Amino acid sequence: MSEAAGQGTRCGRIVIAGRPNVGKSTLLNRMLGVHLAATAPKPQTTRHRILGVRTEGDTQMVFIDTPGIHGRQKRLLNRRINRAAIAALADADLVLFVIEAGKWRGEDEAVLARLRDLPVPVVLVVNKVDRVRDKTRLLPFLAEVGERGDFAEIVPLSAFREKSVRRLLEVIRRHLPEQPFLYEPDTLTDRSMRFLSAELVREQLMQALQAEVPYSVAVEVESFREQPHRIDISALIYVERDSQKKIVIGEKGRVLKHVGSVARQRIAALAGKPVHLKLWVKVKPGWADDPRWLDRLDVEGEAGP
Ligand SMILES: Nc1nc2c(ncn2[C@@H]2O[C@H](COP(=O)(O)OP(=O)(O)OP(=O)(O)O)[C@@H](O)[C@H]2O)c(=O)[nH]1
Ligand SMILES: [Mg+2]
Repeated sequence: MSEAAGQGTRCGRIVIAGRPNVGKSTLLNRMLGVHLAATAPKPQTTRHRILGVRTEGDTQMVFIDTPGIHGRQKRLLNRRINRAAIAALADADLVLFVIEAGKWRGEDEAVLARLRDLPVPVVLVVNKVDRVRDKTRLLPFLAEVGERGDFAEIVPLSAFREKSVRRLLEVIRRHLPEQPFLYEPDTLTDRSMRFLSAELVREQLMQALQAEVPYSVAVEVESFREQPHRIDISALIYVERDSQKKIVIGEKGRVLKHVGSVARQRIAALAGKPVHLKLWVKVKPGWADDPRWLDRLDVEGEAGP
């Protein structure tokens, strides 16, 4: 598979792990320079592992964005999400353990417990430093969290600042093994445009909806037709209750229209051509606890890859 098997190439799988909402997917997108993974200001946005590849010169970084690891939860969906994230750690050559500046919670501690026995370096990424108003608090915080584990390096940053993301990329490069590339240099991801389209629709739903509604939503692309100059996509949005269907559609269809319009632009930017997007809302009670539905929606099970 690898073209650049020449000596001196560096390559490795970098698993991005951490509790929900710390900015893992944002960081992935910033490191790739492409909006690939769904992000939202709510925990448990990511439900699937996503691989993103960055190849530059003699270095190939194979990032694996994982769902936020969270405490015990009832729904099968959430339990599967956790399993997928934890399973991904086994493949890592390097782990980016992402936390939020100024915050150390029980859930961070639980993630750290999963990392302790890994035989690979762990870089502690302290994200969202832009949110810390009193900067004098940052140094003591870094010293304190640095004591909690055996980290190869500690990198404070803001995922929104290009300069600090570049600094992180340099740190990552230093810790990558010398080995041939795992993917062709022009590879961006292992996911299909069909899958990414469903995710970008779900991203807009996560951003537009409140309270429990985003967690009752699933998106399935029903048809995906790539034409020479356009892509036609029809997607189904599943909710668990009739009342949620009304909320997703919104008054005079406003919510659905907005979601469709932003998602369409995001998909078009990623695909590099215009997109026609049709959205339908359906009620499917109990989908988040139905193993067959989760399989169908590609939420990994126990035997997931
Ligand atoms: N202020 C600030 N916000 C950030 C930064 N990085 C990410 N965010 C925001 O944090 C929120 C969560 O980001 P995500 O990337 O979805 O977080 P995640 O860790 O992937 O979350 P899960 O997929 O739910 O585990 C979003 O609203 C981001 O815009 C940062 O450096 N500074
Ligand atoms: Mg995420």
